[in-house]
Amino acid sequence: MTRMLTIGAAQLGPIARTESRASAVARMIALLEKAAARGCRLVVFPELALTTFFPRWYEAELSAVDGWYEAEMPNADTQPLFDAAKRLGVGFYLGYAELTVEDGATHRYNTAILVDETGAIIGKYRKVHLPGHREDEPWRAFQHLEKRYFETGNLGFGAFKGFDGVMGMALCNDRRWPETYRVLALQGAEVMMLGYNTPMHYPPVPQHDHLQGFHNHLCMQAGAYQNGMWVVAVAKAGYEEGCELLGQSCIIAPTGEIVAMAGSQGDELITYDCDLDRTKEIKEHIFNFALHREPEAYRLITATKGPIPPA
Ligand code: ING
Repeated sequence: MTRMLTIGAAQLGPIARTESRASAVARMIALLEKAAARGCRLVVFPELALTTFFPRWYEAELSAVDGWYEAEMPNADTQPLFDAAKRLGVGFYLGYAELTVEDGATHRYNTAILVDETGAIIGKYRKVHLPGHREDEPWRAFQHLEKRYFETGNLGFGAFKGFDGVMGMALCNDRRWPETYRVLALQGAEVMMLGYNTPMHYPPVPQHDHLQGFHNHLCMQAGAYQNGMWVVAVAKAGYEEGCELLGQSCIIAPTGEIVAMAGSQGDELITYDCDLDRTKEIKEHIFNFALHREPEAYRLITATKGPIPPA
């Protein structure tokens, strides 16, 4: 029995600082319609897909950035996307900035939701690995203030039943950490989907700038193979408000092979007919967790945050 799931990676080009959410949503609906025409049942959009990547600017007061967040989901701006998904019978992953009030306190997260073919939200994820810094660092060509504008995700790495399989979500920097893939795979995840905004210039280590594309695919190909998962990674790409963002959105098979990749820096849909049962080639053999893993030997992974060198 093969469970075929045609997945679309809907890459977005730059979103201008002045661009409306309605404009970004219209661009995403155009990609959703193209995906439906190609037989997709699931479409993955980028991280923070409704607005420009606002953590590149410093604001002293958080109230000055509140306009970049969504207080409800769906809302007036995104309802058309949910409606199109329902009309077309195509589910989607959407990354956005979430502002929520819990027990009277305001919280801000870098969030992604998974919406099924009926337009229902079946999963939510809040970014765990927040890169960058908290305070203004004027020496940088641009800021990367995710640690200022978002709290660490408090939902863990959840897996969700949907699309005839087990789906996992991540966001951008998460894809660089092996723990992300493993915690999802330990819940049986067969697909890990994620959006990213990755500047080509990494101010702390500029000598790695030419390696951004290599490191992007290296992490995800390894994660896909070592956990027997399809990985669908979708960029916000191109020259956005003075910052060159990596494109190369891709779909990676459980073998680690890149089976589809974007060739532009703009709005572009790539698709692949993913056979969810191909995950078994890996999960039941070379990375058969129940047969081969030795958790007793891995205790250090959760026992400490930083390294503990030998005495
Ligand atoms: N962006 C980047 C990412 O992890 C970054 C941050 C860029 C880290 C370049 C290292 C090198 O892809 C987000 N949004 O996490």
